[in-house]
Amino acid sequence: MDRNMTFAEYLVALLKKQGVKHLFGIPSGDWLAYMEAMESGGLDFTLVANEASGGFMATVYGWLTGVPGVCYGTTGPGATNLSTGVGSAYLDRAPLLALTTEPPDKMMGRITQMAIDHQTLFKPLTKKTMRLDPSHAQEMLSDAIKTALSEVPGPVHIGLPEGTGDVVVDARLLEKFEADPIEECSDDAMIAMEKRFSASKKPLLAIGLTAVRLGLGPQIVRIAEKHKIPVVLTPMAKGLIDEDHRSYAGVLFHALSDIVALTNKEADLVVAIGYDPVEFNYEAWMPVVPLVHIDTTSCDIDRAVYTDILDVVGNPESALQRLIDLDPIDSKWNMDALKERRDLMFAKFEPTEGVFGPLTILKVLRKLLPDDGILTCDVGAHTHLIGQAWRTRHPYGQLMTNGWSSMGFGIPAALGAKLARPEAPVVCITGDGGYMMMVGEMATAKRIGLPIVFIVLSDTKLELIRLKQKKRGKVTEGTTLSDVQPQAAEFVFGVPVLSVDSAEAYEEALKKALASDGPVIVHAYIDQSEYEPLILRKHK
Ligand SMILES: Cc1ncc(C[n+]2csc(CCOP(=O)(O)OP(=O)(O)O)c2C)c(N)n1
Ligand SMILES: [Mg+2]
Repeated sequence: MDRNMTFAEYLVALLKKQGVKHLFGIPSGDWLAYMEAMESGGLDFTLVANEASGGFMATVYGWLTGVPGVCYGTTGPGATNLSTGVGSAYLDRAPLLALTTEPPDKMMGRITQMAIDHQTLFKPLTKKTMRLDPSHAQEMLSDAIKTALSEVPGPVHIGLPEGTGDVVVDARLLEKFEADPIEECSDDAMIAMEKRFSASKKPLLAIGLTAVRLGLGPQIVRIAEKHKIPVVLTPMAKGLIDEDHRSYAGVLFHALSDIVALTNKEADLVVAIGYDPVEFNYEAWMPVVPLVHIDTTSCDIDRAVYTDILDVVGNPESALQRLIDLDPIDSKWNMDALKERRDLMFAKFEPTEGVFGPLTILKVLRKLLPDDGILTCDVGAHTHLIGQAWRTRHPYGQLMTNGWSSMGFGIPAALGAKLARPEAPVVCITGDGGYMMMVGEMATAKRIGLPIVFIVLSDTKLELIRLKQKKRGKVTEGTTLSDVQPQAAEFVFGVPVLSVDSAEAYEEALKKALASDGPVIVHAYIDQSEYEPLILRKHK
């Protein structure tokens, strides 16, 4: 019996072996065995206010550490709450294990309080879903962890039948599991890639979130520099190349995308590196020119319209090295004109005289947040602005959910980031709508004592949707959160609130908040008029 332990103890030991330090969720009666095992085994159980946040925290934790994020929800409503966060791991590509309690075998298929079919619930939200059989615990868990980590990473759901935590299991396999290796790209594909690239006069590099995950930034910058060609990024690839770099041409999809489109239009070839269309389909922005798609999976595109597609599938490293090794191409890009275009774009992000709006929020924050800082944001009009206007100093320096795009992401993302990178200053910008969804996590931040600055953009509106209403010119109801600016409380679940309505007060509050050793909310009463001329522009 010396290698036997309860399943709960085994699970904790195995997760610790993978490097997991936190497990996010809300407990239930059946989870108590696991909590005891976590306490005695030295794994932190982070209680959250809503299981959805637990999923978001685990997603961000997975991105930043490369270790699977782990979250838990109980039967039925715990699992459905959790599913919102699990969706982020799925469409924002994070390794994650989602644990839920399921009824015991003899109650499966019977009418039971709280119980629904979790396997069906999680099927469209995960790479794999399984109901744990404790007699096969080792194989099942190793399969779950490897699946979550391997390309394309994502969530795996493990349903834990009630009572499983106390079952004694044979616990031999206590090793660290790795992702499956990524295959090399085929030589034929790489030769074809070299030919197209060398023949092109105006290739455009389009970079997506896979490139961040695989750490391809340095090679991409070398290719751009050597061949003197521009680079566009998806929002989640921000930070891969400096916004002041000679080759930087902007972010697709977000504010002033019409200016970025001027560059896209000139391209005679698009070389997409780690471009995951989950953020923005190719068709939405790409001119009809040949495409070389270098990624771990093949290209998803309308092949009836885009007929000249070269898939270079596998580990992008060697393909990128080949592009670096080529002789410089005969680039016809006018890099000075690109710089002018870039300068013109950033000039439009200067705050409007006499207006305390989102542009001031970003400008002052960029001045005060150190370069190693991490900014998380939520989903809304502010996201579209941040996507283009924010200068990101390093990969994962700006965290957003542009694949799943769920409101409520920003606040838990900041908690997940701070737990994963305790040494980095972390700031969250959220709209007031997203804040309402996740305000309960202020209690979590306070309890753990996480020094995070939460900037709430109080514009009393679901502004992104209101602007879409305005464009269509019909319905105007249903996007007003409050008829007047609501008066902020002094504390929210013990977290101090600094309310501000001017640039000067904001700067002072932000300095104070960044110096605090605990969480602080900066509640900014903003004028949202700056968004309209900048966001929801044409992409082509
Ligand atoms: C869970 C969820 N519900 C609804 C939406 C649709 N949606 C996208 S942005 C948005 C408005 C967000 O408002 P707010 O948080 O105040 O941010 P703002 O647009 O004002 O900056 C809505 C409703 C969504 N993306 N996610
Ligand atoms: Mg709002």
